[in-house]
Amino acid sequence: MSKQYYQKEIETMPYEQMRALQSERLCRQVRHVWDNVPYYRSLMEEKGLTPDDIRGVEDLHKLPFLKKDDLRDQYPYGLLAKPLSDCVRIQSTSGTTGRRVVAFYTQNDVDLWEDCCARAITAVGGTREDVCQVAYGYGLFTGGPGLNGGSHKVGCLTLPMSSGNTDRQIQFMMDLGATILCCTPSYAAYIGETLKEKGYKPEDNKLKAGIFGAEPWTEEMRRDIEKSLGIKAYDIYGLTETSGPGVAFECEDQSGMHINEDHFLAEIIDPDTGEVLPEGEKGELVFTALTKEAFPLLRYRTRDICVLTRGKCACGRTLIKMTKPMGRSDDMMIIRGVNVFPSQIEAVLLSEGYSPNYQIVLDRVNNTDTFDVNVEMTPDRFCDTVKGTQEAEKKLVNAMLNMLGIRPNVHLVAPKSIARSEGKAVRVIDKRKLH
Ligand code: DLL
Repeated sequence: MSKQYYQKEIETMPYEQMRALQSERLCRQVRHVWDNVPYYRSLMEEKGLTPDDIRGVEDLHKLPFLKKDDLRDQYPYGLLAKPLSDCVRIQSTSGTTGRRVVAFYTQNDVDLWEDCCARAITAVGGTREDVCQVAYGYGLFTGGPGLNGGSHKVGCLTLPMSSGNTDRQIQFMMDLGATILCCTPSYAAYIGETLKEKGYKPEDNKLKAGIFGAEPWTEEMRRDIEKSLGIKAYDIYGLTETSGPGVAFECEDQSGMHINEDHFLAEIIDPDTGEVLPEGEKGELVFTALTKEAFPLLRYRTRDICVLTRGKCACGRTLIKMTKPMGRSDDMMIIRGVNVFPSQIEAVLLSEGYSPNYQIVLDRVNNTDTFDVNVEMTPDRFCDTVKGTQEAEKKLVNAMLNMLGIRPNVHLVAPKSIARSEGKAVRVIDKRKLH
């Protein structure tokens, strides 16, 4: 094991000691936010709180939640806790300007984030002898930059491939002998299929491990990928708001993801009432970033539903574990690794003069998401020629591609042909069976 990033004293720390560390960091962080983020200070004041009321982890439940809507309303600088001159980087979620989340990083934030990713790479057996192929997207998305930084810290030879261009991925993988692959699980599956089509067998590559995350995936998919690439496939979790990947990672035991809880304090709440639930119960995951300087979110509601469990793992780590996210408490979909809200589709339809009668159909064919949008024509937007319909569909495809960053198949359908619902409209039919 690479000594430096198996941070044994932290990763195997007894619970009481971890709690004391978290308490100390929490108090400092609450003070930092109170002093520098007027918006969060006013949320605390509304609850009659001052930093003196938070004396440790036991007082965490008193603090107000932050939601994605708060981040959107405060876009771009409202939650910034450091002068811009101290910030060196932004990353951002995919999505419309309205839904975009921009996260800021100081150099120290980047360092700690990369440390978390380095722990993840180390946990799957990565050392300076490895060749780490990073095929997550680079740019605003956190996947590429996060794993790239972690790979450097571990000392692997890093191949900063970004996603796409599968022929080139395979050429580098083979010619340079990549041993660790980092990408979304669906892209890993696709690379596996392409290798097979090209006549390679799993033993022809040098890969030993994959670090896959950013979207839901099943145990079946894990087995498929392991078989097609001849590797062990590990999960990794994170979100832009909490820096990116590396908030939690799987170890060789492949039995849930260890949360880097010296940096991210996790809670599970009832998504309807906000009540904190005991460990072991299923609910919404909430994170408090204990060490982030520029964008230090307190009690951020992730909307991911999962279960937390504590106990010594076979790997020796004591860090609390989270299950794979089992769903979301909002309507966000993750399609080909991109976060998409139905409201974004609706916004495109309205701006193009359609009514909001539409249905999104998701499926997974050969481990790749299919994304279809059925849209009702309106009397104003009625086409009765094939050519006219195709042109109108193309226009909508382009507008949606522009808004979302991924391309749907759009099908214009006859007015009133999408079933009306008496209660909540059924906007999304997800046949992917991901959970
Ligand atoms: O997906 C960060 C990331 C990059 C994680 C690379 C892992 C690897 P966002 O684009 O902000 O950030 O999306 C965050 O993706 O709230 C989850 O719903 C989902 N998600 C992330 N990792 C997993 C995973 C990145 N391992 C949202 N399993 C989160 C299931 C995941 N869902």
